[in-house]
Amino acid sequence: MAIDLDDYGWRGGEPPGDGTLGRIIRVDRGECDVATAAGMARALSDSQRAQAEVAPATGDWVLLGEDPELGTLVRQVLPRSNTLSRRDPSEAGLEQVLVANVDDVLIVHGLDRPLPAGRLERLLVVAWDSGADVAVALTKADTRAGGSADEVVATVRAVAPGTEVLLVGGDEGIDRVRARTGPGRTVALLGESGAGKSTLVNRLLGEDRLTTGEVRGGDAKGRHTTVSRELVQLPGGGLVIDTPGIRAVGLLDTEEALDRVFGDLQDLSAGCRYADCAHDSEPDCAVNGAVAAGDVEERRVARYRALRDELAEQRRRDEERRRRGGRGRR
Ligand SMILES: Nc1nc2c(ncn2[C@@H]2O[C@H](COP(=O)(O)OP(=O)(O)OP(=O)(O)O)[C@@H](O)[C@H]2O)c(=O)[nH]1
Ligand SMILES: [Mg+2]
Ligand SMILES: [Zn+2]
Repeated sequence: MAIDLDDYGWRGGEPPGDGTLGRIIRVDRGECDVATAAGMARALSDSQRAQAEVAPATGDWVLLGEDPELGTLVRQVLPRSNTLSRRDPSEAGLEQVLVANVDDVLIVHGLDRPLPAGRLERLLVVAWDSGADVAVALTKADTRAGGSADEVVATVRAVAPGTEVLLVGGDEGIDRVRARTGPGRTVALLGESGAGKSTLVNRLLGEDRLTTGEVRGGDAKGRHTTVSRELVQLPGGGLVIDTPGIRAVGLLDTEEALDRVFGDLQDLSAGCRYADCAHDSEPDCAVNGAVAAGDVEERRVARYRALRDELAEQRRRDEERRRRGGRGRR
């Protein structure tokens, strides 16, 4: 079945170079599904050549080629407009590209569980670092037992002022999510297992196409129902990428994104007596001054310090690894 690649978000005009242009819909077991003008293709993604360059990720634009022995393979990953990346949980120091070429990142959180501010901050660092638009979707607004969503909404407003918050419960609120989608626009979902990401996609689709899972009783944890990142085309022409729940939000050394989450504290730091002030017990610390004046929440400063220290510690270990001859960030 012929496919119009503009519907998949292609904005590049004439495809560059040799090969068949396509967009990666899903990557699994060294192969990937690719939307091409001629229809869906299955291609080898981890050929020696591809691996030496960039590992293809869902959302990537690629050029496919034919190999006499291996069959269809990804010959080239085209330059990405951006990526949604975290620190690879299995290989320290490396960047793991979750998805490529996204216009919008939707952080999804289920109101059946608490939202620790620190967790939201980490998700925001990852999301903002992509350079895409970012919003927060709070699902299960219909089931919240005992109490309202106010507390969680307040957390989001405090941690990410100005960020759109979408309340979703059942079919309620889905229109505002749909409003963030649009023809050729790619929206990636990010959040822990059981948050309701796949359910959200199904609602947008108007059918139960993706598998969704029960949440375990007791701890309200999901079961990692979704196992691969998958790009889905919506009836209205929009594109959404469903992702498996992420447990560890490992951060890359993303100073800029940290700036954005804790920008006010970084600004305040300029007024500290010491340029390398840790905002701990140093004299004339502007950050602690603001805490004492009641302008800044003390716990927030603690989270800021912890994240900053974590990144510094990571940087130190990566440096050490590089010196020993290991690989650094790709
Ligand atoms: N009542 C209610 N239940 C919801 C809502 N959204 C999701 N759920 C339920 O929450 C459970 C988990 O939903 P999923 O969509 O599988 O969650 P997920 O984020 O895709 O989880 P992973 O694939 O494991 O990452 C399912 O039982 C859904 O029916 C909602 O708005 N209201
Ligand atoms: Mg899922
Ligand atoms: Zn200070």
